[in-house]
Amino acid sequence: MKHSRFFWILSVALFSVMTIGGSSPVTPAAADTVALTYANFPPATTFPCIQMERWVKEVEKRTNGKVKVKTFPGGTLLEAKSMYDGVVAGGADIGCLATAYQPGRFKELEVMDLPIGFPNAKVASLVMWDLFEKYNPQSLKDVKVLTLFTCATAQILANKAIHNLEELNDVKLRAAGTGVEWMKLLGAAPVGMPQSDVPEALQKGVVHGNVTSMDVLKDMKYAEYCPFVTLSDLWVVPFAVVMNKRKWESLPADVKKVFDDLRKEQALWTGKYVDDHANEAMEWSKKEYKVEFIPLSADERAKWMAKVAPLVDSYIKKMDEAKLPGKQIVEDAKALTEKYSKEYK
Ligand code: DTR
Repeated sequence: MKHSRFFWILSVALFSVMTIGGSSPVTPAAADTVALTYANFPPATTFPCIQMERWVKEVEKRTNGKVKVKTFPGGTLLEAKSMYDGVVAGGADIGCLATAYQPGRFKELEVMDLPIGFPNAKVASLVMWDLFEKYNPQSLKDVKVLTLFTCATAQILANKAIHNLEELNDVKLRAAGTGVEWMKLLGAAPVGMPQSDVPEALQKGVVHGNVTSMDVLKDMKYAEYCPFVTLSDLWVVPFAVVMNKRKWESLPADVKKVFDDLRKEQALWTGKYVDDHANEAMEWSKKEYKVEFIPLSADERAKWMAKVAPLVDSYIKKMDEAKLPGKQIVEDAKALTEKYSKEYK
């Protein structure tokens, strides 16, 4: 009798240590807290990192501090082109990548690289989200997608004035991933590289400009090297924020719900942020560096668009070969663009 009482007391004591002890001052609330890492490739000042910090703040707020996320901007944990594989392998729990930096890899999403007529990042980001939900791309099957968005429309930032196709001919310009194909068709001499490698390439004269959205005139100080901007509204660059699947599956249901509820909201928030910020950066560059902004005439732009139109057909052909519904995806992208353009100017 004495023995069984002793064991009963011992079990209660042990149970208390294991449960209450879990939230004792030694390991405060460890059992309740979810700690995550989030990798990003460009510098902290740029919009992919600004959206990352906003997401982290929202998540911490909406989970009452239960989720803590440590962020790694500037390629300090994973770099641009190793982001997806790095997240799949668990090198970071979450990672932000530009899908267009790896042409041929995220095939279904490459519709976002085409001349569809996206007027801004808000519309493009919402279109991208809806297409993702409808087609559930095979190429993103190994991860949990937390949000998708694009940059604002690309302009030509250069060290010479470009008013037309003749002046663009053979100019060495950096472009992102699939943007290289656009620039070839327009007659330039494009060089593909991630945004994070551009400052050095510009300084060394490897390229004479960068075709990208205008936020980076300010955030990466390109206004210093590129005194001319041709307002050509070319492509948008699509981004995906992805999470390691095992880590996602280990999250409690209430945290999963917070992440899920934020997905489309974050897409629109980021689109709006980068559209507004591109305009701010334009004004800033005029004031601080006297950058000259050159609008393309409607006739000239029509010529440019005619040159890049074949990109759509070659995408559909590539998708047919891969047994994917390219034509339908393009039609949906156009219809969604029209729908969202009415609301988001
Ligand atoms: N235009 C794409 C994407 C992009 C636009 N702004 C930033 C800032 C940081 C990284 C990428 C981007 C590009 O040129 O890479």
